[in-house]
Amino acid sequence: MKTSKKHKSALKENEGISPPEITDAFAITKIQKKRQTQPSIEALVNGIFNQNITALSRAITLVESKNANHLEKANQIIKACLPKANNSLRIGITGVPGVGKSTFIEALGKHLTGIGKKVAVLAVDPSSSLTKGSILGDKTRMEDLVNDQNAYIRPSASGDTLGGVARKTRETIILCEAAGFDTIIIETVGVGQSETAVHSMVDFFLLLKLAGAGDELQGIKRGIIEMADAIVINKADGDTIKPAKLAKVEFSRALHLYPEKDSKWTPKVSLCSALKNEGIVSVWDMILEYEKQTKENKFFTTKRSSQNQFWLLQTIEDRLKSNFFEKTIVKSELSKQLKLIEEHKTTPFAAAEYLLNL
Ligand SMILES: Nc1nc2c(ncn2[C@@H]2O[C@H](COP(=O)(O)OP(=O)(O)O)[C@@H](O)[C@H]2O)c(=O)[nH]1
Ligand SMILES: [Mg+2]
Repeated sequence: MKTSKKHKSALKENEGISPPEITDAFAITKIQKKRQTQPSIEALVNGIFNQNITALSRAITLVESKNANHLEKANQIIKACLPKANNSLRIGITGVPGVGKSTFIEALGKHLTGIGKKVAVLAVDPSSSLTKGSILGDKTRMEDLVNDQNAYIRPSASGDTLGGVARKTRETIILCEAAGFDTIIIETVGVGQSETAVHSMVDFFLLLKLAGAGDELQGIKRGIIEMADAIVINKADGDTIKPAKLAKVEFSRALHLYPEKDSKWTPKVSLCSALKNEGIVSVWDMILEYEKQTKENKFFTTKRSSQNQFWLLQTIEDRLKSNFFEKTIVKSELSKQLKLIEEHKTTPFAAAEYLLNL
């Protein structure tokens, strides 16, 4: 993007200030901050393209905002970023609390930045509005990664609905990609519907498990196993090595019972110890193998476009729903109809018909 006239004049005005600081539009706007509370859209977009983390964080905050004015700005930023997005590998990580997701992401993230990758870690946390971001609230646990220049960790967006949180995360992915992050890791807990939402925004979906605990105990639903491209049994260290090996055999056998995936990829089971940093590289190699295979058979791009179609429909559905329920007349009539149903004075279908036609 070209430096606008406004920015050029700002550049002139600030000639006395150390030049390296004012080479990108975002930095210029920072200087203008006294006059302008929010950087312009152009400045934010330029900042993102220049891999400026402050600009990226600000843009994400706009995406997460409920303010209509911010939303409009956010949409424009996303639009500008879209051509530079898409060039990444998106990985979803799920598993019950305590399985070791944060520890695993830190180990994998460190390996990736070590080989020259730029890693962004995001979270979809359906409980975040209650617990104020329980997943990446433990950002401090990822101490090494937090301090890594080539990593960006963003605690989960809070929101009233999973749909809202998921939409914000999808848009945040676009912004991170435009800011040059080539590996996006999205963490979620395997409860509620969050894993389905994450599955629909990533290329590779990884389920972290523990050995020796039944599925029910781990709160894992059958559906998640079906979605997984890999099951990684964590904490395969110390006394747990033996049960972990047994679990590997069992899971591999169980996975064979599922029908072939559209990706033609056979889900793999592997062991690791996130804490001891063992087995992490082979998980990464597995992910690369998946990428290679699905790019060759074109599944990779097919999946991304069907995900985009899914999100289009999902957004329409969400909007229609909220438009309907936010109508004042619907709000008042809905409670009346619910009461009538309770008193057997109407049927759910007649009531729905009535409300929909208001
Ligand atoms: N022994 C062992 N402990 C681990 C391993 N990975 C994580 N932990 C421990 O398990 C606990 C939960 O880990 P955490 O990463 O916060 O789990 P999360 O809730 O899934 O994010 C912490 O005390 C970790 O130190 C591992 O590979 N081996
Ligand atoms: Mg965690």
